Amino acid sequence: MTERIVVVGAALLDGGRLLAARRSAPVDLAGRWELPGGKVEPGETPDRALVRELREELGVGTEAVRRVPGEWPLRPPYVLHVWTARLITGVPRPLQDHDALRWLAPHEVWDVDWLDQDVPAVKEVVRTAWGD
Ligand code: 9L3
Ligand code: MG
Repeated sequence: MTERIVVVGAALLDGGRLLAARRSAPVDLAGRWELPGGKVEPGETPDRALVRELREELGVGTEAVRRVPGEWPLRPPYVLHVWTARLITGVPRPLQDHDALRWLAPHEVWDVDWLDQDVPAVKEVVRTAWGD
């Protein structure tokens, strides 16, 4: 059996809002919203992967804060982990795999069409991390 590979998603929180990113690729995911992030590379820690992905995808400097409890299945061998993150420098812009961004207030969190796999992760963010 193949090892599982962790994909890290960021619950980037700023001013009480959560950043959601709309995927532009691949086609089967395009138009759906996600917690931005990507695959942890060999030898990389998840929190460093998160900071790297947010710099590449959104052009911002961030700091990983803490892991949101849970692990959610993606297409094997991938599994999704989520970390909260803080914005340090810059304004997020969709540079790579996204074509829109939204800062969601708590009452707007279910206004976007999240990827199926991200729904339980976002629920956990709402339950455990928002408002910290
Ligand atoms: N994925 C799902 N939810 C997320 C993220 C960041 C990623 N919040 C899925 C989409 C892809 C795979 O994980 O199938 C790898 O992600 P990426 O490297 O294409 O961002
Ligand atoms: Mg990505």
